[in-house]
Amino acid sequence: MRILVLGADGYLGWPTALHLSAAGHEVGVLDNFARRGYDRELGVESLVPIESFDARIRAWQEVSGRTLTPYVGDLTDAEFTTGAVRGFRPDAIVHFAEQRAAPYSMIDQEHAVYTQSNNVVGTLNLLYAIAETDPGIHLVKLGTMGEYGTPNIDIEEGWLEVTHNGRTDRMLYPKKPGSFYHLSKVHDSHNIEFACRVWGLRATDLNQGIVYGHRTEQTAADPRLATRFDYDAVFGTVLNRFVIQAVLGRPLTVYGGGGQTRGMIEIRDTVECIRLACENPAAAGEFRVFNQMTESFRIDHLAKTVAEAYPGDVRVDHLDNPRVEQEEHYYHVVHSGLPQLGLAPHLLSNTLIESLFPLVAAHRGRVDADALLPGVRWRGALPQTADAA
Ligand code: NAD
Ligand code: USQ
Repeated sequence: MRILVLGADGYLGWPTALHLSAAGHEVGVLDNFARRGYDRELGVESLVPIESFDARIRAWQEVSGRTLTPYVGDLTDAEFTTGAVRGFRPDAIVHFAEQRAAPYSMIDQEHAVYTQSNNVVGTLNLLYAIAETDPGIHLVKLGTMGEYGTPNIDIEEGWLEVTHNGRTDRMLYPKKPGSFYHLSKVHDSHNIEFACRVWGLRATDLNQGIVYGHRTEQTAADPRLATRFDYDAVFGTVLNRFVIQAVLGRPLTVYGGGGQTRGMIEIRDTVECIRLACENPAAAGEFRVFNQMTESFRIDHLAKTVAEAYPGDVRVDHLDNPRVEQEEHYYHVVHSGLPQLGLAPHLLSNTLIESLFPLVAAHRGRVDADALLPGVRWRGALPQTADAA
């Protein structure tokens, strides 16, 4: 297949592009390097050094003999987006290219507006580009489990059969997201469902849980193929952060009570889910939703697991929660769609956690310890800076 990966310079887009290329697909890679810009803005960098986009693409060619076709530009530029889709003529488009940090979207009005316009406008331009070029192109869009929030009922895969006053309909599952970032994904889901229903496009919305881990078979093949690994309180995600904090001898930062429960997935399963979704497309007119997670964990349990796996002493601190979220709640998620397509999950193991410790130790000198503590607060709309306590 010809597959265009949007956001291919990011944490997940890069390993996914390599995984698809290694599976024999012709892969195009698109990015505007916004993510590298957020690092400069926040004064941090990936724990593991990463090559430039060009150097990575050359390294992959050297290692695998396979070519990636690059497109550099911004999805909010409609002309660029349509040009890339027309130029590459993909069978499938994998869309990772959004501002993806909840805390970044909550810094202030400017960051909230940027996040929603970048994400919603980029996706809308993409829908038009697909509809104009070839409505048969399968859109594989990264959504998030956080679109659902933590409702007190079971979370289904995207749709819910509702009976109201004696009548029944199949509705999009009601959403209760927890940040302006998570809201941008809800808005995208609605726009994509509309385009499937009205224009007959085909799409798979992957509501992905929190990703952990760093290596895939392809990125491990050469240090120049490494993907980014974020540790800071804005872009670092919880399990990756706990591992880094343990190695640095810093307390693990559980926000609030720690009973928050989240769906999680290992990076090797992320790339495999995308391959499965691409190779088994949605039908014309179908808006298909999968919950892309393999297990759920309480945050305090994750902290305990990392603390027990680390060979040295580890302290677990409960900080005042900078976010507004339920700290004890019901959480039961249906996630059978991807296993039905063939996903065989890598469940969280001490071996995986232990394999991250030497990686972190090798790059510990690159960590800015101040960036580990959360500064962005959800309460109130007054301006704040990312590093304000
Ligand atoms: P990332 O920030 O590392 O990568 C996103 C990439 O998209 C970056 O390289 C960025 O430069 C690019 N991009 C952003 N806006 C763009 C635009 N307008 N035009 C072109 N390129 C643009 O993020 P990630 O962790 O790889 O996540 C990828 C996707 O998966 C996101 O949509 C995210 O919401 C979703 N997701 C991530 C996680 C996770 O734990 N990392 C979990 C669930 C869902
Ligand atoms: N948390 C802590 N301590 C930390 C960091 C986080 O207790 O040091 C808690 C948070 O309060 C939250 C949970 O851990 O309850 C998850 O936080 P996170 O920063 O790991 O994840 P989140 O903000 O939800 O965002 C990440 C990705 C995002 C993706 C989302 C999947 O950045 O792109 O959409 O995970 S999900 O959570 O399913 O929505």
